[in-house]
This record gives sequence, structure tokens and C-alpha cells, in this order.
Amino acid sequence: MRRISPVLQQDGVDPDLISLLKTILAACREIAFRVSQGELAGVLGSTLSENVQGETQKKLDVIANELLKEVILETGVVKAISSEEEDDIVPGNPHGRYLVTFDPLDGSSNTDINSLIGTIFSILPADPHKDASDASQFLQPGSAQVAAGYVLYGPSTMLALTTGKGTRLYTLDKTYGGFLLTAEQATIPKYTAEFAINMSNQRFWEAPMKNYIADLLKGKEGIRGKNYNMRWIAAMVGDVHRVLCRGGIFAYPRDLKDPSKPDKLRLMYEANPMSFLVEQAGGASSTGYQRIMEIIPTDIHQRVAVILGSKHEVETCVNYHRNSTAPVISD
Ligand code: AFP
Repeated sequence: MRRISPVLQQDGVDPDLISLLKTILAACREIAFRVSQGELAGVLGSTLSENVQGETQKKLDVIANELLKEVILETGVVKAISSEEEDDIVPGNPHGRYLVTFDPLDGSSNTDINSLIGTIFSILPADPHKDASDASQFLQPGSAQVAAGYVLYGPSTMLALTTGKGTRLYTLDKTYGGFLLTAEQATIPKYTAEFAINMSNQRFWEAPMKNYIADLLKGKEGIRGKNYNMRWIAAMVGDVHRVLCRGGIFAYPRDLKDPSKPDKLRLMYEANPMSFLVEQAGGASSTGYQRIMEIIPTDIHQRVAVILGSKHEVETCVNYHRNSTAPVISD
């Protein structure tokens, strides 16, 4: 089985980017170890602080954030980082060629129940004309990403990675200490009969999503003509991993439960990197109204509605958004 460096070299990836990715993965291996120690390492439970998103920080959120921040800034190739757990961007080397955004621990509420969590990261090119402390340098569309990935801390620790030449899956070999290539090309099937959505928000969704899910629930007897199954891990990283492995549609749509916060997932830390991985695996990703990777961000902590996964299913859901009264099913 092949290690990461030769695979990336074969793809013609910039050596500085390869060494940056390896540094991020070294931090993730450390996070994987702390996660596996659980209560023994005293890392479970919450801190007394909140992050900029107004969410209570878990101890592991803080540990993972500090680990990643420190090693990424030490590489010397990074001009600045932006983390879900930091209020502001953190400047690095003024001459660095890359910007890194990350969610250090996605699904952190799962830590207390020993369930799936992960680290999501995205790498953007740095603009040589902007100052390292200028947050506007991060406001690039997802289509500008040069690499994106996640490390899933599950029964085995897995990496999904893209540099724009397909999405590959790697598994951490704890005996050797590195990630080994275990799926040359993740391929999301075009068709699916599985959806992932938090159904408890149903009454707060917009009409197109209500209509789309209502039609899925009608099963064989309804307009979709087949029975659908449902899954919900409450960690996007786990739900997207399932989609990469066997297809499906994952959605966190806009809802009016808290009108001051209609969208939940973060564009730069979650939606963009996951959209890049999903599109590179043959899937699709949209807000319902726009391809996610085409959104020009206006704020580093911006949130968006997310619908991603099997192409036909995402396109069908988008069609409901185009015409909320007459559902259109693409073939
Ligand atoms: P945390 O990282 O704050 O735990 O949030 C995880 C998440 O943003 C995303 O990974 C899940 O899909 C979603 O929240 C789960 O949300 P619900 O609480 O609605 O299940």
C-alpha cells in the first residue's frame, strides 16, 4: 500500500503543499491519539468558554485547535490561518504561499458519547499583495481551493483528501505511524435511496425542502417510486464519509428555528472542503439555489445551507428549490 508523499508527487503537487499536508496530518495523528485515550487523558467534557459562533467549547476542541495552529504556523509556508475556534485570523509568515482554514473537531458533541468526530481542513492560495493579518485574503470561493480533506476519528482513523485530481481515501496504520492509500478513487454513486437530515427541524424548513423530504417519505407509493432509508450521525464528517463510501444525500438546509441564525454549517470550515471532496468523487453540492463552491464569502465565519452527495439526488432536490410547487425529477 502506498504512502501519501509518492501519491501526491505522482499528481504533480507542489512540494511545499505536500509538506504542509504532512504537517497537518502529523497534528491529526496526535489528535487521534488523544481522542482514543478518551476519559483516560481527561480530554472529555466542556470548557467554560464559548467560541465566536456562540457554541460551548469542548476540551478536545481547544486541544485540537492549539495543536493544529501551532504546527501549521511553524511550517513557514502559511501566510495565515482561520479556524472555526478562533475569533480572528492568525497571521503567519508574510511570504507564505498558502492560507489554511480548519474545523479542528467537527461533531465535538459526539466526544462525550464516544461517537464519530473529525478534523476538516481546506487550503487556499495566498495573495502576495495582501497583508498577512488581512482577513479579506480568505474571502475566496471554494473553487479556489488547492487541497481539502478531513481526518475521521472512528473505529479506524481515515483521511479523505483531494488536490483536485479525484478524492482518495487513506487509513492510518498505527503500527507504521502513517496514512496508507486504501481507496485510489472514492466514487459516489449517481443514484441513491438514503438521506441524512435532522428531521426534528422539519417544521422550520423552507417549503422546497419540506416538499422534497415529504416525497422521499412517501416511498414506493409516492412520486419517487422507491423506499428511502435515513441516517444521521450529528457530525458532518461522519455523514459525508458515508456518502463518499456508498452514496446518499446529506442536507443541513436553512431553517427558521432561530431566525437570527438560519444556516448552521460554516462555509469556509465545513461546506467548501466537503463540497470539493464530494465533487471530486463525482457528487454534487449546492445550497439549493447555488453551487456551494461558487459562493464568494463575505465573512470568514459565514454559514450556508448545504445539500450534497449523489448527483441525481442533489439535482432533484435543487429542482424542488427552482419550482417549489411542482417537483421536477431529473432522470
Ligand atoms: P459541532 O462541531 O459544533 O459539534 O457541530 C457539528 C455540526 O456542525 C455538523 O457537523 C453536524 O452535521 C451538525 O452540527 C449536527 O447538528 P444537529 O445538532 O442539528 O444534529
